Amino acid sequence: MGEHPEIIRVLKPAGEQAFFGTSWHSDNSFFECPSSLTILYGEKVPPVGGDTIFASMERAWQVLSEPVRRFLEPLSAIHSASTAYDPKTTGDAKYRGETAIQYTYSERIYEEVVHPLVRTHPVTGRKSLYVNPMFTQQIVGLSKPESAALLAMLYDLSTRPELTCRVHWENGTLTMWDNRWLQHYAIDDYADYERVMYRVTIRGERPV
Ligand SMILES: O=C(O)CCC(=O)C(=O)O
Ligand SMILES: [Fe+2]
Repeated sequence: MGEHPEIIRVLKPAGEQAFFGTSWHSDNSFFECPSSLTILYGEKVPPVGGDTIFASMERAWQVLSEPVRRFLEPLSAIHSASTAYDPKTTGDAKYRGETAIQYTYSERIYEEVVHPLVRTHPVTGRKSLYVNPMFTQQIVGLSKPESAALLAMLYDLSTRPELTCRVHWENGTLTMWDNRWLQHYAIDDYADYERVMYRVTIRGERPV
């Protein structure tokens, strides 16, 4: 927003599919210091649909067996915005001002950062899995197929309904979440309706 560059207006017009945050992810995990918290305010939400689901990566870590935890603990993974934002594979409409949310293209989408697969929360001291299908590219030191298979298993286990909760928005709902131990998913099931949200992300620390 012009006057408030730290606020993003997330507009989904009526008659279009949603595309912002519409698969599992942890916000900005492709940064060296990813967002710790995200604050999202619903100004105009659809009468049905448009919920957001959250999965506890802390719980996902806790329910893994001891041998699997030992195997995962020393690993790290490459994160990048390239898969999600590459104009060659995701189209360039969003960079040409043709979409409701407009983006400025930067070569920085191809930058890569390595984060631990298991991170410790700086406040609670508790461990969480830290991978997400939107931005995690590959586990360091594994072959591509090994990495893909292991990540698929972790995504599968960590997004089981038992580990999730769901926010149903009303006009005026404000949700604040902690990206250091959660993934989230904006459900794209309200094509007929407009949805207007305001969003702020808070800079976090380097995951350890
Ligand atoms: O619109 C939503 O419900 C959430 C979208 C999202 O992923 C985000 O704001 O970080
Ligand atoms: Fe998000």
